[in-house]
Amino acid sequence: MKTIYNPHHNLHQGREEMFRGRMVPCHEVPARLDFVLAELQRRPLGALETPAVGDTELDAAIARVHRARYLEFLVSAWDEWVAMDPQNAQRDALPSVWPLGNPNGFRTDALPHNFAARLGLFSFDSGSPLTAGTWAAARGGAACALAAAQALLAGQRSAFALSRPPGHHAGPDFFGGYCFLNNAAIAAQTLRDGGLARVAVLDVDYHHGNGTQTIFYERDDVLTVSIHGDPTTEYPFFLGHADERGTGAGEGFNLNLPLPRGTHFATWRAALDQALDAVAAFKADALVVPMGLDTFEGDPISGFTLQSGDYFAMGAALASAGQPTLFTFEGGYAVEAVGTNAVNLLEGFNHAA
Ligand code: SP5
Ligand code: ZN
Repeated sequence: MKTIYNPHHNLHQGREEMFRGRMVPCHEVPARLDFVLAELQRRPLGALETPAVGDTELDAAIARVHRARYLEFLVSAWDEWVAMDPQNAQRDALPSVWPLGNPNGFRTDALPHNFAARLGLFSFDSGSPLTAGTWAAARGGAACALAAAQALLAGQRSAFALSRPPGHHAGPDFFGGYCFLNNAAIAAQTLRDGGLARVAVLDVDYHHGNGTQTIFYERDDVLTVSIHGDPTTEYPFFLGHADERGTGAGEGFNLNLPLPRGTHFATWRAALDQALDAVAAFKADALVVPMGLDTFEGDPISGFTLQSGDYFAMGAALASAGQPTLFTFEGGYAVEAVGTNAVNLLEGFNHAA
């Protein structure tokens, strides 16, 4: 399995996130990716490359998933932030005002000139700092997703897009949950545009993949499945319930499998069988796996109890789908274990594939 990693990932280094009225150190740190890279060097799975994609094709691939007004905002956000106050160069940008949804009356169609208002319009939490290098890092991640999708289209059995910041919480025109560009969605759309009729996304991160669900919610050509902590108690709270099944043409093409906090691997593994049944019934031509390792028992912000050894079995089960498979790197905040757990999963996949 080829790994395409983002050499620009460490340009995104958030300082602090808002938690219960205080600023706490960011969980989503550059060392996460460094641990995965180090483990891949110890236990190679295949070639380790940086993405070789053109600027024009990359911008086109990103624009297939994200709205133009959101991308225009992201491109210039840091410069605008610093232009407001030169001291801002030493601080990350965090939103503090949001329009909520239309039932509440606030408008989201009119684009405010005020920067703080746009920062809120294009986000949903105060835990995802936007920094000097956020755009460059996120764009580098999209390049990994694009290159990995191209590898599958060229006939590879599997590929790993290793990047941060992660992507699965980012929607058509919003960031949040540490995510800015939805790498899994960009990969899935690239596979569709490359001629595959049906693509399945099977999200194994602890948190519901709300961004990916929203992007494909009205479509029947991309099946979205997510196994995650029950949103009645777990982030992102406002999406991820079992009764969300898709809408319009997309009805029946979204499957959520929420599990309670404290869930052990045996129960998680049974949910994975349900997810794999849905992928098989869909007759997918390729599988995209947003790979979060925050289901690990030692994860500091999550509530499942998976052990490092369980990730071998997870990878083997994913291989049983028998599809060309693309992995993206999502959550996983037990930093010293994240490399072991990620490579265990991928090695389990490789041995079974
Ligand atoms: C990609 C991904 O896994 N995003 C997860 C985003 C979760 N953000 C909210 C986490 C709040 C937990 N803060 C706990 C601080 C305790 N010191
Ligand atoms: Zn997560």
